Amino acid sequence: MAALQRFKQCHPAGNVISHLHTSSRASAKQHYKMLVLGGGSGGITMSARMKRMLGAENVAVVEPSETHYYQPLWTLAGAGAKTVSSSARSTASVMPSGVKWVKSKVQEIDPDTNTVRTDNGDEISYEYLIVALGLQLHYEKIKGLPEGFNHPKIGSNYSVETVEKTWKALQDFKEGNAVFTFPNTPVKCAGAPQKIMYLSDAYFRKSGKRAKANIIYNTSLPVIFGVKKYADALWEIVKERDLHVNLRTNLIEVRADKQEAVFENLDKPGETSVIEYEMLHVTPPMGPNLVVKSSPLADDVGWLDVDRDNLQHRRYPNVFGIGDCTNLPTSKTAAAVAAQSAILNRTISRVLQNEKPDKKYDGYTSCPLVTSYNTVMLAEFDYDGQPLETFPINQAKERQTMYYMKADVMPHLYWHGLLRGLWGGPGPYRTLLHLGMK
Ligand code: FAD
Ligand code: UQ1
Repeated sequence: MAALQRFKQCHPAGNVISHLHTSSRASAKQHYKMLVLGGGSGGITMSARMKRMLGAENVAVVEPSETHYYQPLWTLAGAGAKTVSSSARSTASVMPSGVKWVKSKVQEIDPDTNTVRTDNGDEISYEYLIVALGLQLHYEKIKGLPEGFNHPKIGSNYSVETVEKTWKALQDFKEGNAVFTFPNTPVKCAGAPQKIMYLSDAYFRKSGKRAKANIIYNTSLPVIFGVKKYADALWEIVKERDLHVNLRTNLIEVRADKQEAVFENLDKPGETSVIEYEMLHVTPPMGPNLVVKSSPLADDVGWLDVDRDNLQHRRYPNVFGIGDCTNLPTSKTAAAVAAQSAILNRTISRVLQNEKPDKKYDGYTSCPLVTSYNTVMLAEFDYDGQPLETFPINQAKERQTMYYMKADVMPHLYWHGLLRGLWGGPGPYRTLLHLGMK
C-alpha cells in the first residue's frame, strides 16, 4: 500500500478514469494503473499479486477465454490417468475478486501511447503493463494438420481439443509403430513430448500389447534432454525399455488417411523418410504470440524483449513480461512462471518507488519427467542448464513420491498457491532443505 500512496502522489491522473464497461458501446475508453494481458498461469498469478500491491480497483486482466486450464495435467490426461475436465476451472473463479476482467482479445499493443486495442474496438490505456500472453501453437505448419486430427490414431497433448484423442489412440492400439514427435522450434515444457512416450510404453505393458508395439521418438533436437544429468538418466531408461530415439528428425507432414508420417533429416537437407503409424502423438511447432510479435515490444524473433534478470521490458520501462511469451532464455514452464512471479513482484514494487530493480531471476525452471504411471524424475535447473534441485536427494532417479507430487500435490499448489500469488517457486525451501546437508 505504501507503493500505491507514493504512486498516487506522483501520478494524480493515474487513478482509474472509468470503469464503465458496456457491451453495447463500440469503443469504450478505459484506463487502469496496472493492465495485465492474458489470464493464463502468469496473468492470473500477477493480477493476484498486483491486487495485493495496488488494490483490486487498479488492476484489469484482458483474457477472452471462459475457461482456465492447468495444462501440466494434460500429459496425464493423454494417458488416461486424469480427466481433461479436472484440468479446467472457470476463468471467473480464478480471477482475483474485484479485479476487472475484460473478456476480449488483445488485438494491438501500442507502448508509445500506453494503449491496448481489443477485438471489439475498445481502447484501454495503462500506466503499467504486464504481458502474459503465452505462446502460439502452429499445427498448421505441418502439412496435413490440423485437419488430420479428424482421423483416428493421432492425438496431441498440447491442445485441449486433441488430448483425449491421444488416450483414444492408445486404447485403440493393436500393433505397429507408436510414434512421438518433438518439433524444430522452442516448445513449452520440453519434457512433455517424451513423457507421453513413457506413459504409452507403460500402458502397452499393462495391457499386454507391448510386444506388438514398436515405440519411436523422433526429435528435432540433437539431445534427448537439454540438461546432461537428466539426459544421461533418460538414455538409460530408453535403452532398458527398448524405445527407439532418432535425433535431428523433424515431422513435416501427416497423411492421416493413410496413417503415414513424413520426417525430414535435419542434418541432411532434402532427405525425408515415411513411417507408417498405428499411433501418432504430435507436438506442434510453436512460436511467439502473434500480438506480441507484431508490436514494438518484440525482439528480432518476436518474443517479448525483457531483461533476463528483472523481467522489465528492455526498451519500455513501464512494461513487464512473464512466462511463455517472453525471450527469457530458460525452458518455458509453469514452474518457471512461479519463480518469475516472485522476482517480477519485487521489480514492480521497486519501479513504483522509483528505485532500481534489485532481485535477480536465476532462470529456475522445472520439468517433472513422468516416466510411468507411478514414477517421475524431477528435473530442476537454471539459465546455465545446471541442476538446481529442491530436495537433497538424487533427483535424476525415478521416484514414486515425485509422481504423487506431480499428479496430486502440484495441482493444489497451482490453484491455491500460484494463482493466488502465494507461491513464488521452491527457492526458499531449497535453501532450507539443503542447510541440513552442509
Ligand atoms: P498460458 O498459461 O498459456 O496463458 C496465456 C494466456 O493468454 C491464455 O489464457 C490465452 O487465452 C491468453 N491469450 C493469448 N492470446 C491472447 C490475446 N490476443 N488477448 C488476450 N489473451 C490472450 N509446466 C510445468 O511447470 N510443469 C509441467 O509438467 C508442464 N507440463 C505441460 C504439459 C503440457 C502438455 C503443456 C501444454 C504445458 C505444460 N507446462 C508445464 C507448461 C505450462 O503450462 C506453461 O508454461 C504455462 O502455462 C505458461 O504460462 P503463461 O501465462 O505464460 O501462458
Ligand atoms: C512448481 O512450482 C510448479 O508451479 C506451480 C510446477 O508447475 C506445475 C511444477 O511442475 C513444479 C515441479 C514446481 C516446483 C515445485 C516444487 C515443490 C519442486
